[in-house]
Amino acid sequence: MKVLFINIPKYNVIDANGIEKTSKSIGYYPPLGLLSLATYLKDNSEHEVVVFDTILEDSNPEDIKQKIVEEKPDIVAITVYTPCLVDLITLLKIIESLDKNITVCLGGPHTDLYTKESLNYPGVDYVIRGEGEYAFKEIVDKLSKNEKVDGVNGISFLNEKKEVVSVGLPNFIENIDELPIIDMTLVPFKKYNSILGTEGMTATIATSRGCPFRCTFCSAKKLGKYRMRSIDNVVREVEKCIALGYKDFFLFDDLFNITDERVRSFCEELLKREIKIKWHFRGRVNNLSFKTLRLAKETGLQTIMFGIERGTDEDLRLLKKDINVEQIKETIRITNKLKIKSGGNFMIGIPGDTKEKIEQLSKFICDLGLDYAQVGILIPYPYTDIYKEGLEKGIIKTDFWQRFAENPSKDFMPEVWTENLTREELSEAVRKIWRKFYFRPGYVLKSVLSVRSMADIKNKVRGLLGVLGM
Ligand code: B12
Ligand code: SF4
Repeated sequence: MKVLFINIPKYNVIDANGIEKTSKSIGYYPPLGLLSLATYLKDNSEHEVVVFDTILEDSNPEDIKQKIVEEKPDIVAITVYTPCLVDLITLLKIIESLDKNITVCLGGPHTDLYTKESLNYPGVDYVIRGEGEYAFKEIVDKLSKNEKVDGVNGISFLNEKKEVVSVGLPNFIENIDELPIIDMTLVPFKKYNSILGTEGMTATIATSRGCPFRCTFCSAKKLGKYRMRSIDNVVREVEKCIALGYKDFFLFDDLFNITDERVRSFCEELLKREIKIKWHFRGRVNNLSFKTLRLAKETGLQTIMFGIERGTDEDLRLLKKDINVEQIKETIRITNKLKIKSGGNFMIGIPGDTKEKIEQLSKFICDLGLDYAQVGILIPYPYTDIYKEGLEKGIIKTDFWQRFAENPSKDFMPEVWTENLTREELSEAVRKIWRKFYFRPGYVLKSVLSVRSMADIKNKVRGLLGVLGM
């Protein structure tokens, strides 16, 4: 059997202002879920595996058509995110128009949350819930032998009466070290890069799955218990990437520094194996000691992107961030002292937000000493506490994600938290903070002085164009 894994194009991704303008400014990151499924299938079967990343290839619908015609897959596998539904439907219609015999399998955060709705999209045969490596291989094996797949755990489909049949609970892989290390040669890996990268191409590695925290704006908690890969397993992936020519690494977990000890063990392993890389991670402002960060700097740590969100303890408590302002200030102070670059993600439009609070946040962001800041309007995602609260209080008028899941349409606009401020006021506030942050004289000078390579200059220019909305 030939399986074509397709990463959905990004023509019409929904953001807080409706359809987001495709931004090339943050870089290209590999579709880790699809690549993990494809690697597992390739390593454990004789099936033919092709991965097509339409975002990386900047493919238009004609290119997609051509690829499907060329590859003639028996099965197409797609990961679905709720904000990407309009493009999913475009893709499904292309597949359907070319060959109705192609078996279409969907998985990912959206289909886990909206299984029934997903089964009604054009030409969809199966939804596979949860982590699909084992279940999907079983399905492909069975289909290749013309056997029934309706007993595979985690599978959902429509029966003759168009009723949803779901077998068992979503799949969950307890020991994620069992999975093979992702094979980046399945995609044109040299093209992936990050705005943080200094060496042209950047390897993206996930060292864990799920999340142990409970932030009120995030649906990750609905999507699986937190599990870590062993440090040995992660460092083996680093070595595999080095063999492919990567020098720059981004550990892409929401929080790599789940404990200070985990970061230290990673660094010690790099030193032990004499691995010299540049690396970045996404993390939290707690669980990072000066000692560990100094060691990390020694092993090539360049940047940490922190999920900070807000600048008062009251707001942080409201968002259930489990961090406080003191920790934020202290950690940024340490990173600056060690000359490790730091970035912060922030959001406005949280419950109770006012012009004054946003003004205060803007000052907080500019005074922190960060190298990068990313500010956005909170989108209440489905199955998050904030979404539920908004619906209960009537601030969110309708279950708009449900409507969108049932009928994805281009003119869809997600509701945002407009208790005290309109969407336009929130958008203007975001632009104001960005401008204030990036055009501070001190910041511009610091950026110019800290340029590390040609790739770094290119990334800075890309980032700036992104900020300016170009
Ligand atoms: C890293 C990450 C990203 C990265 C990389 C995403 C990628 N393409 O791999 C980047 C920054 C690019 C990203 C972008 C977006 N992300 Co994101 N991201 C994450 C994060 C932190 C981890 C995801 C991850 O790597 N998981 C590990 C992999 C292995 O799991 P997986 O991809 O889910 O795949 C497994 C299963 O889902 C299943 N599966 C998936 N697809 C299929 C297909 C088949 C056929 C089968 C059988 C099984 C199957 O099997 C896979 C292997 O076990 C999560 C939060 C979290 N902690 O989970 C948010 C999260 C997934 N992202 C989210 C969103 C909304 C987005 C964006 C739409 C944001 C935006 N507006 O632009 C975009 C989507 C753009 C795109 N097309 O990629 C939401 C999804 C919510 C939802 N209801 O859909 C999450 C849950 C965070 C949140 N806000 O709640 N994201
Ligand atoms: S925002 Fe990050 S830390 Fe918070 S629950 Fe979601 S994935 Fe976890």
